[in-house]
Amino acid sequence: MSSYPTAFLRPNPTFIMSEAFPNVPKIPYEGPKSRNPLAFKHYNRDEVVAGKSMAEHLRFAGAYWHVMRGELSDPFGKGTALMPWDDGSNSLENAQKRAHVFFEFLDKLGLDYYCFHDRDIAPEGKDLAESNQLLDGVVETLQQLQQQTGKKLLWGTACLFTHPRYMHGGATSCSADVYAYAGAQVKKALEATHKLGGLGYTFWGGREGYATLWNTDMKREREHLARFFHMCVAYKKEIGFTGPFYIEPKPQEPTTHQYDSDAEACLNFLREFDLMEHFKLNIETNHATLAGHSMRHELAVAAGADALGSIDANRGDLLVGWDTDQFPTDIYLTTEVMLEVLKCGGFTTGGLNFDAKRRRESFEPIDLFYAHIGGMDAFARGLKIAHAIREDGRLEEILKQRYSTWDSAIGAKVERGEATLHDLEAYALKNGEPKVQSGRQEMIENLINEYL
Ligand code: XLS
Ligand code: NI
Ligand code: NI
Repeated sequence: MSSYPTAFLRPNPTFIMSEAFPNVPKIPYEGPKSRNPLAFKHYNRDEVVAGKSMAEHLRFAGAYWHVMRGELSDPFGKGTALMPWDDGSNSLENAQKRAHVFFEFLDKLGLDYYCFHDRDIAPEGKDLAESNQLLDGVVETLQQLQQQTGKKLLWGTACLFTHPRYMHGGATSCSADVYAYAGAQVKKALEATHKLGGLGYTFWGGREGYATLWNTDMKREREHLARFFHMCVAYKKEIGFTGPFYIEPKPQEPTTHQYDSDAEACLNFLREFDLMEHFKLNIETNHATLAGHSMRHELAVAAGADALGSIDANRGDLLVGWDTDQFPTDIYLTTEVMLEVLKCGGFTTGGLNFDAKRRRESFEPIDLFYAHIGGMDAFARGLKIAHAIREDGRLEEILKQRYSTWDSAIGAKVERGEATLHDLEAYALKNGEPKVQSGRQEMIENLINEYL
């Protein structure tokens, strides 16, 4: 039996909305001329761009782990973040209080969605049963807060990487007992996500990989992971959760190699184990760059397989070799991202989740606001620029021209799947030396700069 009486698991009715940020108003839109650091210069939530409001296009989410639990520690120093609302305890009451603070934060920023790990929102108990009970207590608070504010859960996930039991992985652990524990934890996290009306559920395989191949049976571990996902699909059907599952690729860190290393590897895995129809990808900028790809590359790979589900919006520092999770402020990057998003018709269940943290030196609560305002403004500009590029049509025309030999004659025949090598030979003999065109990279780059 848990040591928490049921009454304690109810949200505290006297503590409905906190005032953790008393000096921060609801962030207004003041336009590009504003000099107010606590105002949006570009994100005007109701402004219509390409037939939809900015809020509908961008679907911004706050990440519970960074906003509420990110202490801003680094490998060389302990956390610096000031969290005056947090009593530092592992009590349910403290966890519920944090939830209120988080919703005040979402509300003041105008973030419509949020994402969480089970162990961010609720503490780990003395055993699994108690952990589940603690989670229930916080889920009830979150449910109430969602009802009061209209905020929605973009996705939930289970933390299968912090606790020492998961040192060898969760769904790829060498221990079947740990694997079972991971399964139980995901089962519960799926229930919590479903209960909160979550639009999706994410798997980031933080420790689903290896530190060294000397102690690893990679083939077996990957098969175990696939079985795990199939069990999750079965359970999702059982409870009637209809949202998509997302896999979030990342090449390494904390593992030496993570099995879901990039979008291509994920797609291969999903196809190999017959899971494609149940999964989409959640692409994160800093993971893309760690994998040696651009964000745009990863988005294009996912979109090409009709598997672009959601985005973890951040950026890395190209001079630092780890997941620095910085806020996205680079307009070139947000433009590229929004071009890919618009190209595939916009988000359906997914959105832009700020999986981003302040620098360790930006330790005051107000910095949380500056950070998110900057990210939201950068994406608002990216959206407008991407739309303008598409409206103008010159880039599209260049691409159309570049591939025009595929629209007729031998090209069209190949695309229809009707050509043989005999046909190619006959055509090449008759056609003579092919004419090739310039790639015009510099001209295109100049064209893009016209919009920035
Ligand atoms: C870590 C990941 C993580 C996932 C959720 O690098 O980005 O935060 O998004 O487990
Ligand atoms: Ni992430
Ligand atoms: Ni990350």
